[in-house]
Amino acid sequence: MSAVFLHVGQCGNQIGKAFWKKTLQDKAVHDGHTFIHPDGKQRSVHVDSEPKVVQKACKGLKIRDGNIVSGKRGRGTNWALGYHGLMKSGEDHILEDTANQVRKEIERCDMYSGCIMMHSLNGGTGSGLGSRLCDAMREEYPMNHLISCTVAPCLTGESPLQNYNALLILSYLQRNTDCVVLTYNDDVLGKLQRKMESVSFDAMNTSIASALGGVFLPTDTMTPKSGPSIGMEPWEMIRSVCPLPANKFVQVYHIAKSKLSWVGLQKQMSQSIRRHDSKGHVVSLVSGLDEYQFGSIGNVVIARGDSTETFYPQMTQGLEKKFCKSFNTVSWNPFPIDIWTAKTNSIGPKDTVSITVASNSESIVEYLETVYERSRVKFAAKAYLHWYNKYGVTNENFEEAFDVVEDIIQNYKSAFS
Ligand SMILES: Nc1nc2c(ncn2[C@@H]2O[C@H](COP(=O)(O)OP(=O)(O)OP(=O)(O)O)[C@@H](O)[C@H]2O)c(=O)[nH]1
Ligand SMILES: [Mg+2]
Repeated sequence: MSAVFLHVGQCGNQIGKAFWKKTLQDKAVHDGHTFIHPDGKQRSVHVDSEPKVVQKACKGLKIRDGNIVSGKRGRGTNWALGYHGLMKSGEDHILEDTANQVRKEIERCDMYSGCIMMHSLNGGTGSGLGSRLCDAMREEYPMNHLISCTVAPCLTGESPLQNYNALLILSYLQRNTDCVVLTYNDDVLGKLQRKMESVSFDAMNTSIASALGGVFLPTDTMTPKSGPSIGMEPWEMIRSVCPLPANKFVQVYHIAKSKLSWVGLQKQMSQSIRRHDSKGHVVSLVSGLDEYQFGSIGNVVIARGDSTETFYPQMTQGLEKKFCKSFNTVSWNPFPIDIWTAKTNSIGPKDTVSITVASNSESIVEYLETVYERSRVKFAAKAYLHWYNKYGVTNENFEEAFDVVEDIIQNYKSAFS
């Protein structure tokens, strides 16, 4: 059940580097050959429109020759330029070259299950080319899974085009993927700023990679008793947390500590969950709890470092109820929490145990509304539209994206009403 990873743009490749560093150290990954070939090479393709960034991010990784694709120049944080390309002679063909390398990588799989794409919502390459690659993957491999692991920019001050870029790619992700694992740079930054004075992208990427590894790397629960890992984790995650195809946005929480009980870890995690909107407004009341907070549709709780196999018994003896309360699970899903365990914690740091939770939560609505409303205001004023029109995006394309994002918001609201 092999996966192929696709890293797009600077952010997708830099997070990819941190993710693969952890993955390459995981013995079960090597034994199972689902993310890594028997010859030790990664099942991954790396693309960026600028050669320098991707070359640097791929240093030290085990990437097959030809699987690093680069263009001649960046896409200027413009979705249109990333999606439609340079549209003139001297075009760098990164779309065709990437699709070709992905096809070859898929052909090397005994049994191809799906693709995991990492990229940003804001970069011209990550969002624009990322959208185009989603189209291509859905068209070429309609029966296989497609997961996007994407990063939302800080809400203030990154780029004047960031809400347009996010609006456009979110509409493509909704149409073409099975699941979108969305990480907010603001949240990662906030969490790390509580621990260190200055926060680098490297530190942020290690934190994001730990969370993604916590979900995707092999667990004992998903490994057959009689053999190595068959790499079911990403696809089982979709089944568990996205029971409704229209609601596919997932947030991952991860915590690792050395001297803390499972109950202690759960308590710390519950303090870090996005429960209310940023203004502290009452959001919804699900399942009769006495506290107003965001609700969740489906969750997977993964415990690593469970060497004495105590996690599952503790879950059945009351810990699961605490998770249900923290994540405010909807009453209509009879199995809102799945539990996976692994005896070792390969994600690290050394001698720690960890809990990771992938949660499909109503909290996405606030971000989507922000992107929608800020884009609407700019669109009404025709601000920056010429940058998109110039590279092949019409006003009708924007209206379509507004419609899709509005539908996502409505679908989430109705899942909780
Ligand atoms: N967490 C994290 N975010 C990043 C990183 N690099 C860039 N970003 C975010 O990604 C967005 C910019 O996207 P990039 O990935 O740099 O852009 P790109 O896909 O290379 O596209 P162009 O450079 O416009 O062609 C910004 O919102 C940054 O905050 C990174 O290493 N880690
Ligand atoms: Mg770039």
